[in-house]
Amino acid sequence: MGKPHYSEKQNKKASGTKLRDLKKAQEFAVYEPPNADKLKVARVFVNFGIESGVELDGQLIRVANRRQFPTVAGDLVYTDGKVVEGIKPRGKTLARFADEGGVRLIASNLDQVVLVISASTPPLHEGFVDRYLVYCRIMEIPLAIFLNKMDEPEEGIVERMKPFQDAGVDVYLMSATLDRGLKAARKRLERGITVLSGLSGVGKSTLINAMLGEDIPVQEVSAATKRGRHTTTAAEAYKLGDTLLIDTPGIKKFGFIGIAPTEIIKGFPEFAEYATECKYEDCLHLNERGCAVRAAVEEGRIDERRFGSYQDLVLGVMEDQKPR
Ligand SMILES: Nc1nc2c(ncn2[C@@H]2O[C@H](COP(=O)(O)OP(=O)(O)O)[C@@H](O)[C@H]2O)c(=O)[nH]1
Ligand SMILES: [Mg+2]
Ligand SMILES: [Zn+2]
Repeated sequence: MGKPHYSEKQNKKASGTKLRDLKKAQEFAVYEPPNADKLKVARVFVNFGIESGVELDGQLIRVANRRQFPTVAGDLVYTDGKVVEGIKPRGKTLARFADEGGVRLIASNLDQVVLVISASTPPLHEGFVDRYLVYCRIMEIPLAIFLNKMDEPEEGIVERMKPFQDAGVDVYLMSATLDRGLKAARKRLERGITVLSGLSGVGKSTLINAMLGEDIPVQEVSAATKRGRHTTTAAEAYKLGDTLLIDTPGIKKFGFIGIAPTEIIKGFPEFAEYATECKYEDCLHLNERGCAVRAAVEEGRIDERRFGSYQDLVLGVMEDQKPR
């Protein structure tokens, strides 16, 4: 006890720094204060900015944040009931790759990620889902897809889920507004601390409303932009049975930094059986001779779109790693 995971100085340096390493972001600002044995451990439900909403001894209270300990929903923090004095080592996290550069944590101590997508608006872009798969496989977090708005499905939307199912992702069909498929969805959420992620307007808050009966503000999809508007500014946890459900503000882009080109294939597990047959052991399945993955695509055994997406992601992270 009492041993800091990070020194105060390191924390000070880290806050405001652009974190390029995904895995380091998980350890960001983790700190055990020397008097930890005299403090209590509380669960963060939401970071309001100057304060965190935490559960302490079964009560929801607000405690003051310290700049060097930026908390996120799901964090376990040391507190005297007034101030956040440190953050416990985090389990699995969801991070966002900010447009302005760097990694921002969204939620921590996760047992799974649920990506909510819409069967109608906003429209589905498969590449966005591929990115979640890559992230979750690299971070070793189970991923499920909730396909919402099945009361007004776009033609062929269910068929478009097949490649994700082939890649080992469970897909649940539902309609939050018609209360369809919610029982199975809720059952899935009982597996542990879950973050609901996805674009604005797909129905994350509506789903949580329907499942919890909580009153979370839900806005209409902005007609002008055909995109949802932000209703939440930080991730926020809700109690669901014995576990937690974390709502997030919608994200527009799920960028990648600090990921090696060779790691991208983790998000494409259906390529694995062919990849072992490539001529070169370090084949990246781009244009190499004797590439068995490309051969499998040509023979129709690997989904062409998934392969294209894989190549885009590899080329993208390679571009990112070029010295400037
Ligand atoms: N048709 C239909 N609309 C839905 C469904 N779920 C949510 N919506 C609507 O989609 C819009 C965005 O929902 P919201 O929960 O705010 O999305 P969030 O940004 O992901 O939290 C709202 O107008 C909801 O009423 C659904 O299952 N079917
Ligand atoms: Mg919302
Ligand atoms: Zn290959």
